[in-house]
Amino acid sequence: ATPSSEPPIKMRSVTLSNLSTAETKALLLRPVLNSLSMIDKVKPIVARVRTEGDAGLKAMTKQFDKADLTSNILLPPFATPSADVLSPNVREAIDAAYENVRKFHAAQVDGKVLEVETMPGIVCSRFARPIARVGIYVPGGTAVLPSTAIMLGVPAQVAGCKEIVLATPPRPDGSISPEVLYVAKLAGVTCILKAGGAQAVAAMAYGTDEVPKVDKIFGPGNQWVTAAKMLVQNDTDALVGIDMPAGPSEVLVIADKSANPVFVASDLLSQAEHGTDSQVVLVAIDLSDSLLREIELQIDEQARALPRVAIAKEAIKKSIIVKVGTLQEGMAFSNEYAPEHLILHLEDSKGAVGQVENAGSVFVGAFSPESCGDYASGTNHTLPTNGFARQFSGVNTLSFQKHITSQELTKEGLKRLGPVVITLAEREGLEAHANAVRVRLAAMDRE
Ligand code: HSO
Ligand code: ZN
Repeated sequence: ATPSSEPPIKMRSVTLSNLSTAETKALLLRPVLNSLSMIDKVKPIVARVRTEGDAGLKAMTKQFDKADLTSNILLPPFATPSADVLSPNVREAIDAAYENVRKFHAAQVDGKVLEVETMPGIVCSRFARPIARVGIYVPGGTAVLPSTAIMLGVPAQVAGCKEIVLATPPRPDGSISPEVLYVAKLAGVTCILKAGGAQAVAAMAYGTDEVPKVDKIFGPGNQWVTAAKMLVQNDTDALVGIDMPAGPSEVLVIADKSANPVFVASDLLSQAEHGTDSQVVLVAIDLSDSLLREIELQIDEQARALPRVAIAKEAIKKSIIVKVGTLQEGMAFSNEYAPEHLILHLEDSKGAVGQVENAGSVFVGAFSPESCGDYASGTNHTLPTNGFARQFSGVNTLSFQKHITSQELTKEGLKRLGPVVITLAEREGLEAHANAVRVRLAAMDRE
């Protein structure tokens, strides 16, 4: 099916057991994100928002987004987009996705008080509270990303955040996408900030006369957005948190001989079409040459039929098929790679879940394509990339809550624990700490 004149759209293949340690290590690397030089580039943008406030924001929106706005903010009540701009079909699909994501994220709300009596008379507890003000960044540009608005807006809503600022770059006519507007309405967004890039992040981090300052900023974005998030997170003036470091999107598919080559190729391509820097890995467990050839053929054929073939092609060219002998070897490689998305396409996919140590989100079995998690199954699609799945969780409801601990001691409790605290405080040379206990023990003695 491949026209003979054009080279096939093909992934590179390696056999894992033939590689040296250094070669294996190189396979695990993602393209380097030169974050430090990007941070230098966003500094003047962030500084301009701080010094010029809304006027600076407006000027940069005109410069970068070509939108001449009277105000960068839009406040509720938001109008429901009419059927000619938001078709009933799309609206129903958004409703269905919203509902699944809401169900899964509402179940994650930590509403319980954890209580432990560590010693008689000493009760320690932990309870959660919503982060009061959050900023969610929904990328714009040519792509419409209502799915990201759902993935960030819903957990903020179910966690009970009081202020939800949704930032998204406006179109040149000053409007935002009707899909994003509709999600903002569903998720109870309290302010839409029509701005993009580093300037939007800065406005939310520091606040302006019009834009509310937030406590934590969430969301994917280009390297400008990512660098701005990293910059403001490190500025104690801003006092703002971020969700996680973001890099190009990735998928790792582990397939054995039971795999359907059409499905495997379609999953790899669904990630490859995101961007030329997308990372796509196929871990092939003892696959026959004919099945591997069939997968390669499918990748080539399906890629050519895509509107975004140019993007997918670039990503596929940089991607790899890692051939391994056993499931164990494949799982070990995947755990080292720590993929954002892990697809298990195996005879016993469910059985392999127990061996997953590092991954953002797992797709179990032939009928669980990544697309479902990207849009509508209920799980979140804001996930750790670049190997950060080793230490980060994807965005979830707890990302929008924080935990507070507390302790309460009875007199008996303090009598029991007091000597321990006095000894340790004296050892640290902190007499005032010891005294805070001593004065109370003395008071009890006098009773
Ligand atoms: N795969 C992307 C999410 C996404 N896919 C949005 C489609 N729309 C990163 O997890
Ligand atoms: Zn996707």
